[in-house]
Formats: sequence, structure tokens, C-alpha cells
Amino acid sequence: MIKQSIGFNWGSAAASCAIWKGVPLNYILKLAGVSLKDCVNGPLYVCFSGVDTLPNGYYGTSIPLEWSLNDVNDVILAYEMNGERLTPDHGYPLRVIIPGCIGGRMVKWLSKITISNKESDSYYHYHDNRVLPPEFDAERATKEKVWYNPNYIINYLNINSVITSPAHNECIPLSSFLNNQTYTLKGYAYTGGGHKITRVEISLDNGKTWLLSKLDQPELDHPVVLKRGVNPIPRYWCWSFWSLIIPFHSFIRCEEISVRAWDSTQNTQPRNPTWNVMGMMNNCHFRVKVNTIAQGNEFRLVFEHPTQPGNQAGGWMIKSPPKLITAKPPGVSTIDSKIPTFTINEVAKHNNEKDCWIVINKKVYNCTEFLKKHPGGTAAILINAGKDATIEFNEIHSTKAREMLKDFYIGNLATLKPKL
Ligand SMILES: Nc1nc2c(c(=O)[nH]1)N[C@H]1C(S)=C(S)[C@@H](COP(=O)(O)O)O[C@H]1N2
Ligand SMILES: [Mo]
Repeated sequence: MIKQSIGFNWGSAAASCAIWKGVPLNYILKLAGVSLKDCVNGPLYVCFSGVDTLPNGYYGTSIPLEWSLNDVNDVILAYEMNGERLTPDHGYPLRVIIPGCIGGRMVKWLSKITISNKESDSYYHYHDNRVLPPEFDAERATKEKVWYNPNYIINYLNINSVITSPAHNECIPLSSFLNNQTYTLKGYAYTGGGHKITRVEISLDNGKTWLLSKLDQPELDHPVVLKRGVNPIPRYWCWSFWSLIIPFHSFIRCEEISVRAWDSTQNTQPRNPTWNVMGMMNNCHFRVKVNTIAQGNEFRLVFEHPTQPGNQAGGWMIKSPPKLITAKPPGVSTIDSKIPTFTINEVAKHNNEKDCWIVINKKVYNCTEFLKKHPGGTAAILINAGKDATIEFNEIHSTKAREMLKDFYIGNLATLKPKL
């Protein structure tokens, strides 16, 4: 870990590839009398709004009108996912699908489409799905209004690839090295903007040399893609699956397995991540460590991924997390005997909107007053009300958020003394 960001930890899991069915947005826009001619006096935007209201207002975003009007971009209003009606989670009854684009633009529970000469005015259009320059933390970004700089918006996704086999914590006994056995490395690659993944390479020697993997790209056989292969512009939207068979002895002296993809613009992935406040668009080489451990009377190889999605523990990147700043009330030592202690059972009674306590790093906080002000919404705290929320809290909060905790500190969690 370089430094905590304010984004969620997706691991390599916040990606999907589904079959969407819907009405081309272009078709709807034409019915409404909108056409390219409307753009002659300057760019226009299609603004989408969802029915949901979040702590900072309605969810909405926008894309340029020209993007929606060009058929090859395949922008649709979807009502089916993988052959079934959309589920509520995925935007029932109707959502926007913009292939090759970041998820945040694909508004769910779509309620309104507006054509405007300005981008969407939703808070979330500006404060999410941006890559800010590394020197900006959230506070400075807000003060200097860099969230509004159009250069930092994310539309098309960048090129990325992942190793799925070996999985995190997968074990191989060293006895597999006998008999010339082989191992099949596997994963997927993606790139935005309709570009094609043209190769995926694997390194077993920390990036010194690279091996070409085999690609499986199911969409290449799709009639639409076959037709577009010559006319007008080929567009590729789906995951490419890669695999590479290696002899087991390749793991000897192999410290890590890395993967990098290339696309039709000859773009590839950087070796190292660049920190940005949202922690977004990190597409550095995906590196799986190869560890050797003794288990019983056998030696095993154990594979370790960089991170695990969500709140799951593990991953070599988070072995040295940034030092947590634990809140102390001003002028009082936390081992002061006058500070009340509460058992977890006592804390558990304060578990609702009118009376909400939580535990973070063995300290008890009364956040009842803060519920309505929480940028992540009331519900995000309430699901942890009366509980130890250390993991969930540490996962996503900035240093500033950690410092704010001290205003709500009311005591310490009683540590259970072991019975003698
Ligand atoms: N109305 C509405 N649409 C939304 C959001 C939202 O909060 N409200 N979140 C967006 C974001 S940030 C993402 S990544 C995708 C997630 O889509 P999924 O739930 O189908 O994976 O929905 C987008 N559309
Ligand atoms: Mo998102």
C-alpha cells in the first residue's frame, strides 16, 4: 500500500462482462428529434438521472451527445441482463449501458434524460470516477475545485489484466514437480474505448522476460463483430481470457508471476501504480507472489495475490498498511482510569438511529449526532450500529476522517480478562 485512498477496495473483482439487451439510445434520441445538427453551435451532453437520492443529492452523470448518436458506440437503454429482466441491484426497470466505459456513467433506475449544453449537475458526476493528479488529497481537491477539471474525468476504461489461476492462497505440493507435470496459468484482460486486446504476456522473472499467452476472445465470433470487422469500425467490448501452460519447474526460483496486456493502440500497462485520491484506474502489472512454506512433512508453493476484494484480509500489498492515527481526546491519556469502559454487550444496546454507538480500534464512539452528516450516508453507519466497525472503517476512510472521530469518542472497549 502506498497511502490510503478514499475509494473502496475492489481488489480485482469490480468488473463484469454481461450480455445486455435494450433499445439503442440513438433510436430514442432520433424519435425525440435530436440529431448531430444540434451540435453545430457547440458540444451538447446527454444527462441521465436515476430515481435514487444519495447523501449529496440525486445520482446522475452525462456523456457527449455525439457519443450517443454514433451507432458504433452501442450505447443502449438496457432492460435485460444475461437473458433475464434486470434485477433491482442492476437498475430495474431500465439502465444505461455504455460499452467500454466506466460503470459510474451507466445510470441505473433511469428516470430522466436531458439534452443540455452543460454536463450533468449531479454531485456524483464530479466527485466520483475521476483520476486527480497525485498531489491532491480530497480536501485540497475540494478547496481548489479540481473535481471540476474536465481533464480528470474517467470515461473509457484503461487497459488492465488479472491473474485468476493460481488463486490467492492456492497451494501446490512440491511433489508436483516430479513427472514433468504442467500448470495452466489463467486470467482475463480488458481495455476500454472499443480497442482490441492484441496480446497478454506473462513474466516469471520480475519483468525481465515475457512469455506470450494464448488468447480466447469469444466476442470475435459474434455476428455483429464479424460484420464490423471490415465496416465501419471494429469495436470490442468484452473480456479476453488468456492462458499459458508452463512446466512446474518454471516455478523454481520464481518470486512472482506478472501479467501485462497490450491493445490495438499498442498501449500496455505500467509496472508501478500511481497514487490518486480515489484510488482509481490502477492498471499496473498484476503480480502474484510465489511463497514456499513447510507444511507437515511437505514443502508447498503458496500463491499470494496483491489484494483481496472488499473487507477480506490478505494480499502482499497490504502487509504494511499506513499507520492508523487513533483518535485521542485532547489532553487526556487513553489509559486514564477516569475514561469509561464499555463491554461489547453494552455497546450493542446502542444500535439505532436515535442512539448509535460503534467501536473502532477498541475505542467507543457515539455517532448519533454525526449520522446525518456522514458523507457515505446514514445507512452505512447504521449497519454497524452497536458493533465493532474497525475493518469497515479502516477500509475506506481518509486520514482526515480518522481525525474527525475524536469528537465522538466516549470511552474504551473493555478487554475481557482471560479466566484463570
Ligand atoms: N442511479 C444510480 N446509478 C448508478 C449508480 C448509483 O449509485 N445510482 N452507481 C454507478 C456506479 S459508480 C457503478 S460502478 C455502476 C454499478 O453497476 P452494477 O451495480 O450493475 O454493477 O452503476 C452506476 N449507476
Ligand atoms: Mo463505480
